[in-house]
Amino acid sequence: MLYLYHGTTSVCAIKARITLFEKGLKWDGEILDLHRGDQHRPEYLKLNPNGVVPTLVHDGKVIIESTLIIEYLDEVFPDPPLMPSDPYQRVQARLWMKKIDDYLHAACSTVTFAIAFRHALLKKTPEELEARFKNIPDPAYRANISARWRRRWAGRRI
Ligand SMILES: N[C@@H](CCC(=O)N[C@@H](CS)C(=O)NCC(=O)O)C(=O)O
Repeated sequence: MLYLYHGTTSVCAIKARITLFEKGLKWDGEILDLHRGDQHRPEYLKLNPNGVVPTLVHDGKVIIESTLIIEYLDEVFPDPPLMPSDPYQRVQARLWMKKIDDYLHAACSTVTFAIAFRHALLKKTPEELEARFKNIPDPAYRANISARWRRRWAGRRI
């Protein structure tokens, strides 16, 4: 059984859903409310200690990281293949994925927080805002998001 923990505004979760769709796989799942902080629930953190979506559970095996989820699904369910058969073309495909993971996603996070999360975050008190960011398990992600958010949006009303 394939079970995906995902989110409506998550570009990473969309990567996993597109893969499941392209492969024609049957799956079930749960949409986590990222505004409410479902991703920081203790039982979810046991599956994904980074406190982010997506997380795939396949017959009890937990797979995190959207790119690794795509690769896993492509290996376990090879038909239709998502990767080119030629090794050099596979390198090109992996390079694209690496660029997305290393650079594009950080930029996307800024846009997500500035647009999709903005309304909810602006309603929070400074203490609630700090508590929200304190729950982000990855120190680098926490520092990045909270510093940017505080600098650009905290205190501003729409
Ligand atoms: N490298 C991870 C990044 C996952 C990630 O950052 N997911 C975002 C949505 S795209 C998330 O769950 N954010 C929740 C939060 O920031 O609290 C992956 O590719 O799976």
